[in-house]
Amino acid sequence: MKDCSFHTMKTLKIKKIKAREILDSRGNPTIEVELETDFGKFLASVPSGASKGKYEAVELRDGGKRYFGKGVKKAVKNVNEIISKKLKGFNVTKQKEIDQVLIELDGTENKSNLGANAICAVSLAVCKTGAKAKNLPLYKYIRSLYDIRNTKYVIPRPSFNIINGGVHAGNELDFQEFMICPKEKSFSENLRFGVEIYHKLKEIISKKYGKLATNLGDEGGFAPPIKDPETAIKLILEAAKTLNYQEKISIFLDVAASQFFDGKKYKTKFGKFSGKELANFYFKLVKKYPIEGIEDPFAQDDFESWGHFNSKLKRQKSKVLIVGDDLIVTNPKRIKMAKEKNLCNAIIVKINQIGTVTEAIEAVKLAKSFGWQIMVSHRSGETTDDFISDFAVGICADFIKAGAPARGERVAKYNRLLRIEEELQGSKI
Ligand code: 2PG
Ligand code: MG
Repeated sequence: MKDCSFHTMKTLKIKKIKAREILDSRGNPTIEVELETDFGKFLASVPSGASKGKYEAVELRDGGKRYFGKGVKKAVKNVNEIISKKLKGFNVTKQKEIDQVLIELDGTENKSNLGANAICAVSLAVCKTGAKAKNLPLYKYIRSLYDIRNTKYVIPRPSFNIINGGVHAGNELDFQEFMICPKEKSFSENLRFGVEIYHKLKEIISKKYGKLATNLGDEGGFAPPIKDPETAIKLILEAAKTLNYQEKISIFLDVAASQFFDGKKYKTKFGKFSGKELANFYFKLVKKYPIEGIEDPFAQDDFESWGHFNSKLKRQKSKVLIVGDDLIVTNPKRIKMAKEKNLCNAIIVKINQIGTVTEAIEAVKLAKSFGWQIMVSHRSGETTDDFISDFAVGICADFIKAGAPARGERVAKYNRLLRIEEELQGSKI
């Protein structure tokens, strides 16, 4: 009999990488990559931020008139003409090696040559395909790939952004995100609390401010016509209380303070603050309300205020998390700097801030080595790609934020977590 195994055996080699321009949830172009191996074709796409950190890797945009300058044809071309040629024939399961090739091929510190959006889409697609080739769910593949020593798979606690402000909404709230973070063990229960509070909040806002006030911001949260952050917190707590869930949730804020810092003062619609004055405002808030964490309480370069706030909370033995996003930009170098200066005790992780899966995991590992907490995050401009859900479970994140529990691109992430939870319960790992 003729042996035809040679013809049918699947190889792990990358056969083709093709990029295209698609749209994100805000209607802006972003990049999608299709990667082909013998195991099939896999799609990955990258999200895009509005309140981007100054030190993030560079998102390549075309400029000019097309899409008001926001086209990504150059990034697409870089994938189709440069990256695809270089990576053809590589073993798709060699994620670290491939990410290193991407970094070297770009050759810049901030990925401005090929574009972090081009590089990130490829890195994500490689990871998804690698998992398939190894016949593992993506979250298990990620864990095995990076030798993350933890025998348990736990779904991180979700933090739902249910009131939007800052550059994500058309209202006058300067603080960008008001999130609720349920504390149950099961993800599906946490999701249900999030959803029920979200709908109750809609009712309360509608009664107080009229129907128009229930219009949504970029991340699916409500954008009522209020200025004062305390009013937003009170609305959320009222919704939770009405349902008798006040004990079951905590609050996270993403202030995104770089957006209203002029180099000296924090200028908000409810007043002007120095760094110390703003810190005092936060001290009052954390005393009064069940706030578990504050993200970007100060601007990305205002180290003095971060340091003052962090050390004062430490002295008070406070458990409040001070979460670096624009401050850290998922960059191991910034994490080291923040550790040396004692600026925070938790970080946001966004793969597209740094560009490759491998670098994001290096950041996670470093932050964890300092005992810091990890919150994996979406971007305000999203696609329906749910990579971050598997990523968050794989790296043992403490939290995941993917916006409100509403709108397709946000619930794609939460729905994937429901599937993972079901799978884990079935296999009792
Ligand atoms: C943030 C993010 C996501 P953006 O600041 O944490 O919520 O916003 O994607 O606009 O940077
Ligand atoms: Mg943020």
